[in-house]
Amino acid sequence: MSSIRNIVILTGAGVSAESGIDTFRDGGGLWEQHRVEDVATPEAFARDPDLVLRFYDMRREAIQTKQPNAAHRALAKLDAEWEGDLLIVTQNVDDLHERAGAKRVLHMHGEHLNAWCMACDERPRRTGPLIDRPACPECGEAALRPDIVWFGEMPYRMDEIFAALEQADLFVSIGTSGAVYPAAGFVRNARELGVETLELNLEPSQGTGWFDEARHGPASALVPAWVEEVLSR
Ligand code: BV8
Repeated sequence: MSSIRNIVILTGAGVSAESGIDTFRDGGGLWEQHRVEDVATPEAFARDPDLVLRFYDMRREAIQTKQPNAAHRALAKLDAEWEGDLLIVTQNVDDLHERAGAKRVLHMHGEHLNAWCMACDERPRRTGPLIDRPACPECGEAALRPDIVWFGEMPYRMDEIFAALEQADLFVSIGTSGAVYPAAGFVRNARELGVETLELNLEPSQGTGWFDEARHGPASALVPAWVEEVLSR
């Protein structure tokens, strides 16, 4: 770990699980309650917009009642004190990293608290529901959709993510099952670039074999311990 200067951290639903936000694949997870293709694809939105808007209205409301946990706080501490490059690439659409104080955060799958206007392409902040088709605050059109990357849509800011991976000395994956691409492929991209790789997850992920090191347990325990290790080196 001596020569670590630039770090890329990938987070998934597991980092928000202990804040009471459902993960996707764990027992009782989101995908048990709803079929992905019914609620998280552009085709689903075209077919039944009310079903999709209600699904995201429910989740947008829920995250505003949740608080960051020790894992979010530890990553915010690392972000504040780390002199090298650091990028927290999150698959999560909640705002708990930012509410914990992290600044260097990139939401590759979008954010619940933004809407996306299909008429003027603006992304206005939105905490309330979209089911009543509110007018876009920028252009006035009732053309708002959740600012969420659905399956079959290109994730956001991929060029920035790959540029950070190219400069990285360490890639750390936290609370993700490694089931969804292109995020699940980052560990292999990192290895090909000679970057050291570490997995922090409750259980071995689908890509666990690609990591140099894997530690298994709850994020609220693993992440603060790892951050102390990195900051005290
Ligand atoms: C695209 C927003 C193309 C929506 C999401 C290659 C191979 C196979 C398939 C594909 C491929 N490339 C593309 C695909 C298709 C698809 C895909 O990957 N399908 C999968 C299902 C096979 N990918 C796409 O469609 C992507 N787009 O490829 O576009 C393209 C190309 C050019 C031009 C145009 C288009 C887009 C994918 C993004 C979809 N949107 N989210 C929403 O939130 O509603 S994905 C969503 O699911 C999440 O963001 C996240 O990415 C994923 C869920 O995974 P996790 O976050 O890991 O959560 P999960 O529940 O699975 O696991 C939780 C983990 O935490 C577990 O391991 C558990 O053990 C652990 N855990 C639990 N508690 C704790 C814990 N760990 C620590 N502490 C705890 N307390």
